[in-house]
Amino acid sequence: MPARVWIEDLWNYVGKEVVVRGWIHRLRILGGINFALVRDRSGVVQVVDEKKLLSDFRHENVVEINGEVIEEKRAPGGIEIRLKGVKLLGEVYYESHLPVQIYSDRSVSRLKLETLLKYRVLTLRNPRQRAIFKVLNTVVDAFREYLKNLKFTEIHTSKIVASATEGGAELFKIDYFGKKAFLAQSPQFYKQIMVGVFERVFEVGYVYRAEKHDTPRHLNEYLSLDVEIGFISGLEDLLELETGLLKHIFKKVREENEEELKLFNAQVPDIEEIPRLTIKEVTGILKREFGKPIIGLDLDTEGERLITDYVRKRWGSELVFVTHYPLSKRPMYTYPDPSNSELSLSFDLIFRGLEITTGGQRIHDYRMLVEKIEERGLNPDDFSYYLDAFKFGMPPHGGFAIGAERLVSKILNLPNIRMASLFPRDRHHLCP
Ligand code: AMO
Repeated sequence: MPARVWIEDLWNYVGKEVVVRGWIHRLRILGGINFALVRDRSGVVQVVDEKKLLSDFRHENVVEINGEVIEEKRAPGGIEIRLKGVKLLGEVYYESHLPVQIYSDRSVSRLKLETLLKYRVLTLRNPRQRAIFKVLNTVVDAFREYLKNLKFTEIHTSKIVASATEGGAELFKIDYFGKKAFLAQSPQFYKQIMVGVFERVFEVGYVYRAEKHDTPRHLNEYLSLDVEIGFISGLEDLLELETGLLKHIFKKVREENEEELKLFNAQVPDIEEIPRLTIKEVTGILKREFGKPIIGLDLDTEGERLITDYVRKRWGSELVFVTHYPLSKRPMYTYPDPSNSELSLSFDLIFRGLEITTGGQRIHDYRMLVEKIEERGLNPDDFSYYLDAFKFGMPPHGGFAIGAERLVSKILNLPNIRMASLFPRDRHHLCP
């Protein structure tokens, strides 16, 4: 018996007999012949069953089939297998029908989000839904690859922490052997501490936000792609680093996910430079061009959308860096702008109307950091382990974090961030 062949490789076996393993994706009886679609990790193939060997099989039965590969223009993908034999590898246990017709991209894409998530274990098997996570996989691989080439070290830091890092964002409290602890909202302090060790570090890890948001852009657990780099000369180094990184990620997605992008009719930006505007310039543009009233130097959801439209028309870019936010709106570790102490050396990156990154230069001087913590009415003793790293010498440094689900949902134009999370955690979903 020949070895198992992946469905994506069947073109190399035309005229030959092969063994394929997978799931019965669809089964139909047409003109006295069974037509099946079989799905494996790599694709879906039509199987023609003239001997009616599949008559008693059901959708999602796991099977091993063997048969001859034939070129057939009318078959999906231009190829089919003439069935010679079948072995059942996995039984199914459900009433008359699957709860969702996962073989049909159309019917799955029309499902309400609630249904898509309720039957997640099944809907993820739909090739179009599965494609989202292939793109996420490429994004994370490309993130790692680019940074490793620049001599970054990947780190893994604890998600059980003693204090907040991001000020405003809410924390999940946990009982840690009778002590109060929290789920980390960011690896912020640890990635900075690790700059004192490796100079250049990154982390791919879940972080937790207890915000009660119920929006298409917020999760309570999301995958944070964190970067931190020492010996920078200013904010520009960070903007350049993220530009190069995204350029690489987009290139990899274009190269490796052609099929997946087609399923979503998605175009990945081909970036050279990303326009840079200060938040002051942005609010000025919003007032002048769109008559939007300015309430502090900040951007709301509508502002992010409007500035994206403006930048797209003006510079043909779908991304824009917004820099120099007011110091008071940023966490205590943010470096003040030397030319205006009200502002900070910080930035956000907006992609297709959504903030996908926050970052900035950090305070690296121990005394200055203690001062800033106190200015905010916080107690430096609560941050002692973090502050210790600064007592022992830290270089000028900075970094940023990309929300992975936000990036993927914008690449594929998904209407809701939950679609880019396998088993999303939000106020209403703890299961599956
Ligand atoms: P911030 O809190 O802005 O910054 O988060 C960084 C990026 O994470 C994503 N993000 C989210 N994604 C989904 N659901 C959420 N609730 C959510 N909150 C944030 C966004 C955002 O841009 N320590 C800093 C980063 C740094 O300066 O290095 C931080 O966590 O894409």
